[in-house]
Amino acid sequence: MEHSDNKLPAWRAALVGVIAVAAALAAGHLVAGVLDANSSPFLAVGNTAIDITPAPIKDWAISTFGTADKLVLLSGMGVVLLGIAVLAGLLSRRSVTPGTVVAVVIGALGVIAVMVRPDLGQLSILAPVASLLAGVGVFRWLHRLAHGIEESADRRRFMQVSAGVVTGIGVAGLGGQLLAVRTDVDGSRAAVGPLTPAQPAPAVPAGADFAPATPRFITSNRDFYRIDTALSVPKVLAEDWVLRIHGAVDKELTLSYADIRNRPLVERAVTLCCVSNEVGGDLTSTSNFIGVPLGDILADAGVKPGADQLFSTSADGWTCGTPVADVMERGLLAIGMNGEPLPVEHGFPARMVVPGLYGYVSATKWVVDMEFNRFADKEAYWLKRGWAARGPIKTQSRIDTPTGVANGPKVTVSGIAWAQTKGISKVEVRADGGEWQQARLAAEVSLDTWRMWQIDMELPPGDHTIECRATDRTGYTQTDVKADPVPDGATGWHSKTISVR
Ligand SMILES: Nc1nc2c(c(=O)[nH]1)N[C@H]1C(S)=C(S)[C@@H](COP(=O)(O)O)O[C@H]1N2
Ligand SMILES: [Mo]
Repeated sequence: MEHSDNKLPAWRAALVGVIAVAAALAAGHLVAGVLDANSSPFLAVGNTAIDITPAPIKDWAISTFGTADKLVLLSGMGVVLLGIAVLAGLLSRRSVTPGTVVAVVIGALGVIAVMVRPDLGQLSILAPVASLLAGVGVFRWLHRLAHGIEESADRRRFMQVSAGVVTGIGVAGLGGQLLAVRTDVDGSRAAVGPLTPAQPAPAVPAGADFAPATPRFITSNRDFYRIDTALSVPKVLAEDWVLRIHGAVDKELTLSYADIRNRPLVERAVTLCCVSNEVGGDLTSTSNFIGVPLGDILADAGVKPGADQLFSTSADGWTCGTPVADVMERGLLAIGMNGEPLPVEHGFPARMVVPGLYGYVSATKWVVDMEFNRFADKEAYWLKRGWAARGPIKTQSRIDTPTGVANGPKVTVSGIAWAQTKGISKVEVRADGGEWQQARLAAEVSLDTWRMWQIDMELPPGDHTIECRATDRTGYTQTDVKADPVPDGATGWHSKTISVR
C-alpha cells in the first residue's frame, strides 16, 4: 500500500539513500573485479576527474598533498557521495521519484566516466551499468518497504531486508576486492627473481652520504617518491607484457620481458625529479636502476633521422614525449630498482628512465608502446594541460637540517643539490642575507645523481634565515628569481628559518 500523503521519517529516508549508494558501489566493484579494477565506477569517476581537473588545481593538489593526493581525492569523493545519498533520501520522503532521478543521474555519470577512459575495453561498461541497476533497484525496493510501514511486522521486515542488503554489500565489496587482486602481479614479480646486472653501478662511496642530516644517498624503494595519474595501479604481468616500437623506424619491434631480461643488463644511479617539485620540496629520490640502454634497443629498430620525439604510452593510457637525442644518449628501459624487479607502483614490468629530464617528459611507467614521430605531430598528456614540451631538470639545492630549533653557536647545516647530466661543483650557504660561505661537498657518485652538502656556521642565539644555492659543472649558479613549477620547473633559492639557542 502506498501512502503518498505519508512522509517517511528523515532518518529512514536518509538510510535508504545511503544503503542504495553503497549497494551501487559494491555491485560496480564486484563486476569490475571480474573485468578490470579501473572499471569500478568510483575509480573511473576519480580517474576522469584527475584528467579533466584544470591544470592549476591539479598542480596545487600535487604540491599540497604530494603522494597522498589520491587518498585525498577518493576521500573527498566519498564524502560528496555520502552527502548526495543522504540528500537523495531526504528528497524522497514523500515520493520515490526524486531519489530515483538522483540515482539514475549518478549512475549515468559512472557509465560516462568508464566510457571515456582510454584504457578500458568495451566490456568494462558492465561495471557502471551494474552499479546503476543496483542503486536504482535497492533504492526503490527499500523505499517501498519503508513507505509501507504501518505496524511492527512491516518495520521488522524493513530492518531485515536492509540488514540483508548491507550484508550483500559487504560480500560483493570484498569479493570485488579479492577478484581485483587475482591478477597476481606480485606473483609475477616474485617469479622474476633477482636481477643481476652484467655492469653493476659502482658501490656508493662512504663519503657520499651525510645521512641522517640529509636523505640516504640511495632512496629505498619504499621511500621513493611516487607521482602518477593512476588511481588503481596498472597490473601488468611480466609474462603478458609486450613493448611495441614503431613509427619512424626502419624496422618495427615487439619485445617481450624475456627479450629485455636476456640482454646484458646495466645498473645506473639516477636521481629522478618531478617538475611539480616546489623549491625545497621532496618530490625527488635516487635509485640504482637496472635495465637496458634504450640506445642499444633502438639501434635494432633504426630510428629515422626526421623523428625528434619518442612518444611513449603506458598500459593505462598515459602518454609522454621525450627528445630522441636524450633517449639515444642516456635513456634506460628499466626493469629493476635497487636489485629488485621494479615495484608495481614504480612501473613493473618496465619503465623509462632518462637522466636529466623531469619525470613527466621521460619516465613512463608500465610502458607498452614507443612511437617515433615529431613533437609537432603529437602532444603528450601534460602538454595538453599547460606544461612545457621540453623539461630539462633545473640546477637546484635544498636545505634539510636543522629543522626548527638548533643548539648554537656552531650549527651544522646540511642538504642536497642536483644538476643531472651536469654535476654539482659548488654549494654556497648564507645566513640573514650575509656573505655566502662554501659548503663541503660529499663524494660525487655520478653526474646524474644528487650530491649532499654540509657546512658549520657560527650563529648567535635567535632566529636566522638560511639560504642555499648550487653551481653546476657548466659554471651556472642557480637563479634567485622565483618561478612556479608550471610550466617547466620551479626556480629560486631555498630558504629556511631556524631558531638557534
Ligand atoms: N604511466 C605513467 N608514468 C608516469 C607518470 C604517470 O602519471 N603515468 N608520471 C610521471 C611523472 S610526472 C613522474 S615525476 C614520474 C615519477 O616516477 P615515480 O613515481 O617512480 O617516482 O613518473 C612519470 N611516469
Ligand atoms: Mo612529475
